[in-house]
Amino acid sequence: MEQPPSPPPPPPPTSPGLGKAGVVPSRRLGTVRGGPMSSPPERRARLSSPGTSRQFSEAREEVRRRLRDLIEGNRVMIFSKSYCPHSTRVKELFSSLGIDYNILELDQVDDGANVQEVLTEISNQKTVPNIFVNKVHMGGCDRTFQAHQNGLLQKLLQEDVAHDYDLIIIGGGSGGLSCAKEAANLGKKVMVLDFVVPSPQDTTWGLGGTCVNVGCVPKKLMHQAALLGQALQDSRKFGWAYNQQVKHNWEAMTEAIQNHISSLNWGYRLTLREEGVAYVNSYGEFVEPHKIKATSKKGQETFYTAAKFVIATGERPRYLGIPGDKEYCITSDDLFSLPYCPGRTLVVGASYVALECAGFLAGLGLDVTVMVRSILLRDFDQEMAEKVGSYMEQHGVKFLRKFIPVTVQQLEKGSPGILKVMARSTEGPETVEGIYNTVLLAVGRDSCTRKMGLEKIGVKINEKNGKIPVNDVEQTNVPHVYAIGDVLEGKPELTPVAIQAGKLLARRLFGASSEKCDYTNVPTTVFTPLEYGCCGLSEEKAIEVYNKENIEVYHTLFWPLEWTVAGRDNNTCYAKIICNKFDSDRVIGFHILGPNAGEITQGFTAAMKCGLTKQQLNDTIGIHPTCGEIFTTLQITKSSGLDITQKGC
Ligand code: FAD
Ligand code: NA7
Repeated sequence: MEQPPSPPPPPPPTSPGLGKAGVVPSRRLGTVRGGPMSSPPERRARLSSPGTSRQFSEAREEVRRRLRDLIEGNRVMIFSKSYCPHSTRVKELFSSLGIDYNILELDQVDDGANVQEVLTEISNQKTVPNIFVNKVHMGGCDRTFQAHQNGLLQKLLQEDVAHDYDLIIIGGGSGGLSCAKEAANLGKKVMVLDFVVPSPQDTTWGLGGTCVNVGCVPKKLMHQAALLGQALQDSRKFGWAYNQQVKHNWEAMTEAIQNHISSLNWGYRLTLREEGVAYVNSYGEFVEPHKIKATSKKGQETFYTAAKFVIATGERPRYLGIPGDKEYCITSDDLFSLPYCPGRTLVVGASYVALECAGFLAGLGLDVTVMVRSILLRDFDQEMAEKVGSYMEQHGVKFLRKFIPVTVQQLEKGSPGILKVMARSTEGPETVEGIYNTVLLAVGRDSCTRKMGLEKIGVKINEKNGKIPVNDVEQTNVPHVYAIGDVLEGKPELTPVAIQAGKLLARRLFGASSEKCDYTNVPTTVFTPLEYGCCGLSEEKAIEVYNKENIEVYHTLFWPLEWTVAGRDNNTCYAKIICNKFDSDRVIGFHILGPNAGEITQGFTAAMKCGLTKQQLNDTIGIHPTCGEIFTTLQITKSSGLDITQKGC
């Protein structure tokens, strides 16, 4: 007799079983809190005490959906009870066969009784263990042993082996490559498909995705080129004398940066080869749940199958949809390899990509205007954003606020040519006209999710923005399809985030790990001429979450020692922390405007991960003379209204 559904008194929890006997612990979904079957507290409450019949049926539907996910997402899925001897026999059978299995212990989930009822509806079986193999309902303990004896079990298990790969990753950028390498390291057969659709200006690039080719890497190097220009100016004050005229050569800079990028592209290819990952330079598109069509540059189509898929296709720059934008404007996809100096440039957009590009172009000596639709750096701390903007303005960048472009017209061809931009005010009928050599659009980025057959296999996207919603283990609504990186809904769009998510996903899918990607307290830096680093909440968000009276803001202006002799910008750099008064003055927001902001922010982020408090900052001895030391001596609260200007070192 197998275990009846009525629950006997719960015995103490047993120790976790092993999947592959003694080798790979199975992911015990029921016993692991936060696994696919666990739910946020409010949902659990609703499941156990449904308020209305509508809520009840919604809750039942949710359980049904989650059970279906488990059955479809796992090669062997055992619904069990931790104390049931029949369940133990079945687990031992799969372990002895060396087969990985997943378990949901119904006595160890809060809504176990509900789950068991829904499971009964699905399988027509009331008892546990209740076993599914490759989505087929196997039955209970006796039927599983029978199937083993008559060979049916082995046959069912083999159906899965028929795939070409254990994992196919679509997108060879930061997230995809990290996931591929980790999965291959764990002994899996992995393929990466990466294909760059040429930009409207026909720009393409090599393996590695946005960061290395048209993002973080060339951006930071061009920012460095601009900082060197500033250093040259400062150097005279430090006694350097030079007679030669100092000029910047765009072509020389771009060639050097592109050479570096080529070496990185080559390095990625080599690493994939060394790790045994198959790399195919083709565009991937789902044609069946486990089958993908790969189309090469020459239009050749090849089909591959896999047990699991990861979507890591990232984003591409958005266009405005106004006359002349695709014909005459460039985006960040084109800028870093532009074969000629862009000249007088209009940057459209005001988030970090726009301001960073405007910043380094101006730093290289170009005449730059930023057209801002509403605010600077949306979603960043607005006090910091305004300070970033005013520093740029003081250093020669022009801002055209509350305007949007309406048409872009080519007056003259050339490298660069001459463009006329008509723009209109967002606040009234006013229009302006401007003449530029280059118009750089940085008005947001669209997820690359709409032309890859996701609808054919039922992967849901947010129709508004193309983003893919996933659960806390980066699983889409189709259980064998996962997503990481910039395509994810509601997650930071940053390279280290994509890398971390990819690595941890591979470890969870193919290793013994259950560690999830922690998307909180992710630091970032805006590499504008005055760099802005931050971690945690903006002041606005902190007020929204905790209320103004519950937070304390400590802040100060400061003057980096390096800038004093150079006679530069006193009382421009700024440090601010936001503390939760009712949680030991814990630091919930960290913000710095100053040189090397990224380097400083990185260290303090580790401290914030450890629960940094204001007192711990006070107890920390600084390194003198540095900019980072300012955080160990912050005394003035914003609420005091005291003067924060600095008088000396
Ligand atoms: P990506 O790196 O974009 O990789 C996706 C890859 O998939 C691409 O190669 C794409 O061509 C390919 N692909 C798309 N569709 C298909 C398909 N159907 N088949 C095959 N291949 C496909 N982040 C930071 O952390 N720091 C920074 O300083 C920083 N600066 C940035 C500056 C700029 C100008 C930009 C644009 C971005 C910047 N980012 C920065 C963001 C960072 O680049 C992204 O967060 C990161 O690259 C996301 O990685 P991903 O793996 O999700 O996607
Ligand atoms: P974002 O962060 O989406 O910001 C887009 C910016 O462009 C923002 O300032 C917008 O202004 C502005 N925008 C959007 N549409 C228009 C139009 N039609 N006209 C004028 N201005 C417009 O995009 P980014 O490209 O800077 O960065 C996106 C990601 O890429 C980033 O997270 C990194 O991962 C890399 P708004 O504030 O909405 O008024």
